[in-house]
Amino acid sequence: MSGYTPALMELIKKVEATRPARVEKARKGEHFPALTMNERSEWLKKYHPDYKSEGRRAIRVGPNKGLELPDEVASLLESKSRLDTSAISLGKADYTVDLLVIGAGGAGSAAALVAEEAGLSVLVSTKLRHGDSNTVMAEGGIQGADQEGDSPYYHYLDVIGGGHFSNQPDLVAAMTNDAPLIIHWLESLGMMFDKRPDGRMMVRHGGGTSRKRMHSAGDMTGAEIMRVLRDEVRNRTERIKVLEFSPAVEIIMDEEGRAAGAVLYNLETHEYYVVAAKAVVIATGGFGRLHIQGFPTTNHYGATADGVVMAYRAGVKLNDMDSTQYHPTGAIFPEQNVGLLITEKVRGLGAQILNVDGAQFCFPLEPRDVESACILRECLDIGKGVVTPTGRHGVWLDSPMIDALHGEGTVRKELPAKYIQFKRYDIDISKLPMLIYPTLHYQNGGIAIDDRSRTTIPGLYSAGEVTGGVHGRNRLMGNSLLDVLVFGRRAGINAVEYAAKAKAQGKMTLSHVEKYNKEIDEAGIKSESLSPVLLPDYAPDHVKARQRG
Ligand code: MEZ
Repeated sequence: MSGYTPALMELIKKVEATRPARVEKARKGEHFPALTMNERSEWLKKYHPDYKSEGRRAIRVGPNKGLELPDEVASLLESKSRLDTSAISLGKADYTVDLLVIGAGGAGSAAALVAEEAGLSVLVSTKLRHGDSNTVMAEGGIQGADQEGDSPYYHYLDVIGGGHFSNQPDLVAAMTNDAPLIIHWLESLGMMFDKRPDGRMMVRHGGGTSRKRMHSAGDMTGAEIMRVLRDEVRNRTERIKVLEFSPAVEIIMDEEGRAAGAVLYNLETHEYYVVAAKAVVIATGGFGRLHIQGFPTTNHYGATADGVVMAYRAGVKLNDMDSTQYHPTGAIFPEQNVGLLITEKVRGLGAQILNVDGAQFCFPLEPRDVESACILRECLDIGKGVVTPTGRHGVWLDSPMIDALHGEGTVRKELPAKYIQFKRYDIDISKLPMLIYPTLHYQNGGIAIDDRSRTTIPGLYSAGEVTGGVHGRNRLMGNSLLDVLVFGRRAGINAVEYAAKAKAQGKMTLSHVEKYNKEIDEAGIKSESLSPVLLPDYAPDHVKARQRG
């Protein structure tokens, strides 16, 4: 018995018919040819959602005024604050600390740890639970050039090439140079990396890598990273306090234009808290739950771009905020799995992407934006996709090739989480292929920072997916888990230095929020939405209407 319908099982026969010849070729090292540079840019322009003119508009307020952004992002930034500033008293803070870290994923936890080690008192505020983040959702691996025959130099070139030369070079240099140290740091914290029998690291290719440098922990690399970071933070309760279910809603400044804390909102009691801090780190993650262009997402429930909103209102510019990463392989069947990440490691292990005829139509490890463009082309333009019972389009990801190439049991050993996620619906991915389609995976752009994780506001730092510049307009696999740790640590280290030298704080103020609200009025924008939105709103209109009465 299988979770696939009889009609889909019939189509799978075409995949099975072409598999032996494909496995044979793969064993000989023969690949479907990669696209040329010209073809890549042609495919991207024609098929990638970022290049469509519909669904975008120029933002009318703030430091990036005039810049074309996805409608969803523009609407968010053109909304007034959810905070009634007149109802908040900044006179007496509820918490006073050296460092406030907003966000408790990989970047926030890393920043908190290094700041604590230098003696700072740290408050970490998080919207959901400690670790509920895109870090924990990342599956396939973390890059780091720590193997023989590789170096940060090659890693740097790969990142710049993958980003189509739109990356901020100083950030790329910082990330690739720190990478070996980060891998070592994670091991020292107790992370269980995949290793070879002789104890050396098991490393693989990801899309766009010239060397094998993807370090993994099964297909739960992010969860394993988050496990050790969370343990470590929770073991340092003397100087680190974690407030769960308490998202920040606005940054507080002082009268001299420096970051001075934030207002937190308790999701359970609906109370607001004032935090006074010498320095602030924004590490709130990405925007997947905005569902840009209607795409499903791999992101965690709280990924609603809160940090981007708060920093923008405070006057920080955004980089590449019009650029979105669609992961080529999101699940498209069964319906309950739609949007779920199918890690790139599946292709790294040799699984190929096939159309309705069971034929290959692209090199499986193109950079992600190019791979997604190829799949969209096959489904929407050429009409060679597979249509699911609910009318979604997809193509096959031939996971049984993995056992054929590496021996029976490899799928279950290397991809245990994926195996279970499909087995739940009676699909054994070591025997049957998966149906996939691009899914919104990553916010390529975000808050502008320098290589010390500094924003343009003194005392305000930022790290991880909420920032923009390091990956340019396309991120390679495994560089997000790396980015959060490199820039999370750099934010912590530099906040320590800043806090040590910072002059006494001036009077706290939210006047930048009032000014921003006024700018919205003056631009004639009539939006009823408030931001940050904090949680996605999935209630259908008729339910909302009923709630309004
Ligand atoms: O870096 C990522 O996005 C990642 C590790 C995802 C994956 O395909 O597993």
